Amino acid sequence: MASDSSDSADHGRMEEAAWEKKDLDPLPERPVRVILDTDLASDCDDAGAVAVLHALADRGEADILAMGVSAGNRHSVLVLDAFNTWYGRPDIPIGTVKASGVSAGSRYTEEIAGEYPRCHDHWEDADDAPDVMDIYRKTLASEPDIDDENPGVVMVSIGYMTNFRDLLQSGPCEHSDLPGDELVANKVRLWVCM
Ligand SMILES: [Ca+2]
Repeated sequence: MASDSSDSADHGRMEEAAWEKKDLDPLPERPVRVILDTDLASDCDDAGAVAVLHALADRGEADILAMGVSAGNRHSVLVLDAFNTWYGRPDIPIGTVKASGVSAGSRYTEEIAGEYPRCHDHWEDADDAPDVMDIYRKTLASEPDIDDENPGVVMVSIGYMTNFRDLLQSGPCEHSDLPGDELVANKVRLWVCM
């Protein structure tokens, strides 16, 4: 029963957070502060989405805070590195799913990773890249809490739900004492998924 009541309390907290956010304008002021989570591997549409996000950043409509890969593919995060380098933002923090990613084959990731300049050219495969949970928690922890002056972060998922699930279920870490669901409730204004 103890565990049931704890689950129920957690549920209540998330429902309350979701309810509170309904009072907010869903479209925050520009530039929108964005974290992009992608399964850049099997399809090419995510490559287009990354290009669009960089174009929005060029127009001053988006600030790209971090990016993460949800696909279990050895080269996907290297391709993300190559894209960010290509578009002139090689310093965007990026990471990749580590333990439980859905395995995803690709016709293009290994080739692009090997042929195009990358900021992190010492990364030989996904094992060398940071854990996306560390990137997301560090990024969110460094953002101000949502209030009248701080519209919060928009998280965009265009792949598997793995990383967002793991973020919500993550525990306290060196970057924040908050569990993942509370960290998200305090920092994330909107989660967009397709
Ligand atoms: Ca996708």
